[in-house]
Amino acid sequence: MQQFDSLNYFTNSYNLRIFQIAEERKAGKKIVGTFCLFVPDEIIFAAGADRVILCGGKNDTVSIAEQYLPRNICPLVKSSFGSIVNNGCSGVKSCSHFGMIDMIVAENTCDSKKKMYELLGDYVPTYVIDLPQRPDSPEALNYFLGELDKFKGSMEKLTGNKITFEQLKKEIESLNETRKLLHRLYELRKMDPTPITGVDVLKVLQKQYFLSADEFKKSLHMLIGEVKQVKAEGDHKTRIMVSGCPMAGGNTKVPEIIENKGGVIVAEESCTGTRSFWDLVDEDKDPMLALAERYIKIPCSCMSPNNRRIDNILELAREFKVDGVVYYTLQFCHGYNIEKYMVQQALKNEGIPMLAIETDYSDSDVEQIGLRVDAFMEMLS
Ligand code: BJ8
Repeated sequence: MQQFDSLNYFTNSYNLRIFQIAEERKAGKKIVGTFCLFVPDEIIFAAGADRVILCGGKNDTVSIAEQYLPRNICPLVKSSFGSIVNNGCSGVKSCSHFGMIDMIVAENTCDSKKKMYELLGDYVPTYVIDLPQRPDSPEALNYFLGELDKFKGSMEKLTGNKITFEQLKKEIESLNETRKLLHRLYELRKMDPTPITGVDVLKVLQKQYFLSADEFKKSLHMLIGEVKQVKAEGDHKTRIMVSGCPMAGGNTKVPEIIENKGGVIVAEESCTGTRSFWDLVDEDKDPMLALAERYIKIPCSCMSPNNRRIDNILELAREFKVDGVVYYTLQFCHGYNIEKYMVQQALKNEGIPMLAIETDYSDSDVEQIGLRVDAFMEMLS
């Protein structure tokens, strides 16, 4: 598959971004750390702050976290917590942003995250947005709107800047542009054979909440320009959609196995995939209401019921003409693990085969997963 020069920017952007954050802090700008899609960047940026994602995807800090937390919780939580208490990843000089945060903005989603946030307050000031988890109940939207209003106030207090109507509108438009660019990139993935690997797209998506919004957009423009040049030539490759838990920066284990075994990932129903950009914010409504409406609809497994997610999976499977779905769960992520049953039933009704993989951040099961993926590919071919 073709190599794209613009991907080098995403891969090599770490030091530049760290330098940028350090300069911003020197100039008095506040840096907010987030863990989840439910925190609207628009409000952070409208207050004049910057944000950086703190989700850990590396195994290095899991053992550090296990000195404080139970072992039987998901690796994403352990890796993130370990990186924060350790001020970065041990032995890996690529996580210094964990120590450059003025405030964590968290959200009540799964139990592991909720409880981790209670502990993180001892290390970094932590603000928690209370997320209603029955998204279709009539009261939920109003409650969430109230929560976002309070959050807006907390950002104003942190930065000393008033968030204006105009500023919010501007940030909504700007982040909608990013979402539209991601739609364009995903549109190109519908080609057969698809022009770009799933591993490459994942590495881009992992930088979405790490890079500044402008840098991300600029690099995405360049990438789309390159991908557009690729002609649909060559043999059909088995088209896979990955669905399930997010894959935070540093975690590309399962997509690499899938693509090394001859498949190609054409879509991801994930927070490091379509969940992050599929829906736009309505630019014609009151900005705070539009934000509340858009964000409360994110189909995370913490929501109940979460039929919206099943509908999205089926829609994506059809649109991207997938041959099969790999359902990916991190160990001890009960929400996504339990939803697996409903997803499997829905896919079965559509005649789409599914392989379920539950794993952690270690390499101990790479061979075993490889064998299962091999068998799945053979069945699909
Ligand atoms: S919107 S998926 S980013 S909460 S994998 S920590 S769910 S036990 S990351 Fe998430 Fe927001 Fe939802 Fe997305 Fe818990 Fe599961 Fe661990 Fe998870």
